[in-house]
Amino acid sequence: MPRLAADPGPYAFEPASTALVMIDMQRDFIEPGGFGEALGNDVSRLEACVEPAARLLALCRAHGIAVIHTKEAHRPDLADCPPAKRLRGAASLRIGDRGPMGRILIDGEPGNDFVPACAPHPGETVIAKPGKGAFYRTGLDERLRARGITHLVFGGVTTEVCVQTSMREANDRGYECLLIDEATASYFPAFKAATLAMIAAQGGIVGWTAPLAAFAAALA
Ligand code: TIU
Repeated sequence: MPRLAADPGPYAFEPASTALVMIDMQRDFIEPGGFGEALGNDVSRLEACVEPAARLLALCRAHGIAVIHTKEAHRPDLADCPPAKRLRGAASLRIGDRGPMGRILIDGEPGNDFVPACAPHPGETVIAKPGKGAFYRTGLDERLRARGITHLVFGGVTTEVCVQTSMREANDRGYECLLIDEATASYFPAFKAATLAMIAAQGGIVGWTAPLAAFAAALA
């Protein structure tokens, strides 16, 4: 069984019962003109994780680890978007408004699609989620259980929002979760560092964290 040096200790997993959950590698968060920038963020902060996330995807594909992509997306009629989510803050463009990449955070719009380097391959599962967590109103838990998945490897954006929320949801459902350091990023570097630390604290209260090289070495 592959085993790697992780924080807070060794993480072992069977590729056949492991899935990669790549969270929200979408233009809406990573490129200018999308949801992330409309919220006032410096989206260039996320660029550093795109290539490592692509390498993590390639590694999992090469070793038969199931690949699941999530995207934060709302229906065009906004029926799945609580007014509290749409109206919060002082965004320059709100969810559903038209921006340079189409309607902000709306399923099917150009800006809501994945960045090319992390685009799903044919046959990979794509989960559209209306919330920050990947388990909220998606059926993801049932799909994972049907495939006998017990271990989840995470990457994606942003670390302390959709990645951490999803990882905590997964942890509460009994999955053994590992977050890959370079494959995730935040608009706030200090929040990424804090998230990695709080996941592994208290003996792995939420799960494990590890560098991409350690995960790759375990599969070699
Ligand atoms: N704003 C922010 O940091 N993130 C989100 O709104 N969604 C995700 O993290 N995908």
